[in-house]
Amino acid sequence: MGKTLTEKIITDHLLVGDFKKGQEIGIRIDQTLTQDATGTMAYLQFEAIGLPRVKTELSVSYIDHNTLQTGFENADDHAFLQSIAAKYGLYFSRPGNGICHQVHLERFGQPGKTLLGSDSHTPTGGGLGMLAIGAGGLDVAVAMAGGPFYLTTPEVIGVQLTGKLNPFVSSKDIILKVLEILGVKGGVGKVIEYYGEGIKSLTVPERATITNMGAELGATTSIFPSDEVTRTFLKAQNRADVFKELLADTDCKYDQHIEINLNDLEPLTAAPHSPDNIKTIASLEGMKVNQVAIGSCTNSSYIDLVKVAKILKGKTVHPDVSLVISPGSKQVFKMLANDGYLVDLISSGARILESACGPCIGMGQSPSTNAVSLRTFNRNFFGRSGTKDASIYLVSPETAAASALTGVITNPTKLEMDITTLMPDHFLIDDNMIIPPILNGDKIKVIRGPNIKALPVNSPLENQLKGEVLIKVEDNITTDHIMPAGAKILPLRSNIPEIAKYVFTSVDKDFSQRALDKKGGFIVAGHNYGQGSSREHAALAPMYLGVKAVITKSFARIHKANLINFGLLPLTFKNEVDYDKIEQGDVLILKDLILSLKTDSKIKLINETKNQEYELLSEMSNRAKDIVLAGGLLNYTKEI
Ligand code: MIC
Ligand code: SF4
Repeated sequence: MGKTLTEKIITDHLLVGDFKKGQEIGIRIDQTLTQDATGTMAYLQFEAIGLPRVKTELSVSYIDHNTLQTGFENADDHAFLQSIAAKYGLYFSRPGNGICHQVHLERFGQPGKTLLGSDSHTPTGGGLGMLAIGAGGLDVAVAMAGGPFYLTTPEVIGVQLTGKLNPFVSSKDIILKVLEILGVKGGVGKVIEYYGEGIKSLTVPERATITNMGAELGATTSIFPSDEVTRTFLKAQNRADVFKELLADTDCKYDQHIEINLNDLEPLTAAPHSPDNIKTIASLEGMKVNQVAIGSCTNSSYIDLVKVAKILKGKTVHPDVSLVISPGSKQVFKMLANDGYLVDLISSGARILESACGPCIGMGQSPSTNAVSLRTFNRNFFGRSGTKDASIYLVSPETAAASALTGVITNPTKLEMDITTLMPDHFLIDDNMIIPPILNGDKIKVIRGPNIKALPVNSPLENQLKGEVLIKVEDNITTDHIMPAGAKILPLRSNIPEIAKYVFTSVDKDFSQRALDKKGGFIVAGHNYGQGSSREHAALAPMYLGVKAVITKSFARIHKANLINFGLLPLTFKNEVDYDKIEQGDVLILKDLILSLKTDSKIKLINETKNQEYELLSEMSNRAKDIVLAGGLLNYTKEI
């Protein structure tokens, strides 16, 4: 039987185990990327490992998230990261050079290579035929040190695209359709592989929009083949030399199969507050809009923004709408200027922001009270925009631009104009904002501002854990609920004691103090706990507050790995009904943990308050269990 693309790349990089569904494997990582909001932790951890230089083929440190400098903290972190890059042999992408995923696609991504990034949208690289996976900073640190990246051999979902998109329907609408079909946990433990006639009409940045938002399916990653379209893109980036054809075998068998006819698609949106709450734009037409934000690693490529400029040209943004646009990279920004499109954007009244994540992570541009905000981004989680009562709708650039002009949700397919935009034959190449690695960084002194605090470490797991249920939360809790971002909290990413004060603030503002007062305890949650970002702060900060175990119906992949990496026990209910029996404040006891974990037996949970007993499962590999027993990956690594 033939092989899927996923199987081909994984077997090519296999260091530990066999490609057998459900089994843990370790793969070699060729490239890594970090961004500034997760990078400081990743490099503190890399320093703790103690190597003189990264061992990957290529590692890049990007500055793109924490770019509002309302105090010294973010600028200090940037200086730390720059000095780390010089010391340990990394490329450094300076602030202003763009969003990590967009820049990586343009300048570094290579078909057939593995990429591990401390950001959940690393699968953007799948648009180029890379196996690109998001992970916590510690996993990225280990990969930079040359260690394998461990994952569960995924199932592979084949998504066959047929037909061709109609004008004003875009790749964003394709991924929104996939989200409608699979939902936010439909991709957990799976890789989504795209193929079929329909992919031939999608350029690499359009493919990257789709693989980027595969993160919202909970997927391990998403990938397109590397074909003539890929070759054309790489050639236009002056990088034809790294092209390599990579296709799935025609007789390969997918574990699940989905077919989407592109001719049938219409403009879609993800309505508040979940990326899988899909509605047609047609059904919402006429709804008043207060803000439109165009950008993010999902939709800020040159083609995206040229289409926006063509729609806005010669017109003015509606008086009741604030339109903000952030070009994805300096390359995109410069080409928009060079080709005259920037003038059209500026003339329309769009507020142009720097090439960075910006409003996507709540770094400014929070909408007004009760606002409706249309965003070309990938996440509309509750509170993420910085305005709790705002309603965020995720849309394509075409829908966003059309609606910015009318002030109401507008179906772009009704526009009578031609915005066909072809991929440029040559992108403007200028890597002057990327500092390449130096040969020997021994003499470089790492710059450490006062906001950069030492990494807290956990202690080995105790045989018995007793404590209160500090909080009980429902299904699909995101890392934005657990460890909020935004302009106020993000500058504390390298200061765990400070950032820990904000754990769960959007859900329960007393959580942090309660956890400290009770000297720790347990978190109880529903399905898909920890979906969304890769931020390990969502594990590290609860750990700092004394949380020892998280008991759920199920976990999101990256968050579960982060809990394990920091020695927090991730447990699931054997019988989901037991979730209903537990309340916040109940005193729980977990007994004989060491033996139970070592012998793989079920774990007994005693609810002292209710005088009940439940059965829990520890669904982890033996290696993961040993890591938790040791109190986290750094302790475990020292032990072996
Ligand atoms: C996000 O989109 O949520 C982020 C901010 O990029 C995160 C990383 C972080 O929290 O720093 C992600 O996607 O992993
Ligand atoms: Fe940045 Fe938003 Fe992309 Fe995260 S999703 S990397 S915050 S642009």
